[in-house]
Amino acid sequence: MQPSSLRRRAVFFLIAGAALLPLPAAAHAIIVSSDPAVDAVVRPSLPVMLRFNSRIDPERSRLTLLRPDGSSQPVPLAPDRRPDTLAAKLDGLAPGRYRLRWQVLAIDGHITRGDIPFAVGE
Ligand SMILES: [Cu+2]
Repeated sequence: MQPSSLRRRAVFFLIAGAALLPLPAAAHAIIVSSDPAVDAVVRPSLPVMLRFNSRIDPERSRLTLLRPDGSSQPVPLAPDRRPDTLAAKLDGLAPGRYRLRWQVLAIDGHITRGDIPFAVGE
């Protein structure tokens, strides 16, 4: 084998090896499942269950409900939960379009946030 070919192979395996290492960024909390689902039409009372790909810090994670009239309210988190889950309960919602805004602190120290739009049916 030519030395240059050997060098190319070594470089290839280095890159392939690096690709297998978990990157720190992979620990960002990303939603893997949500109840309500995006754009779901739900009843006036519903359980909320947002699951992430990593453990999250409940002390520095929060849920906010954005109402159809543009107002917002914090949603109290259920204390009894899995380490990768935010759980809550919404009650007595009037019909209309809502957004559930989540913000979580993952174990890698990074905060991620997002919105889940949903509607309460007539
Ligand atoms: Cu991160």
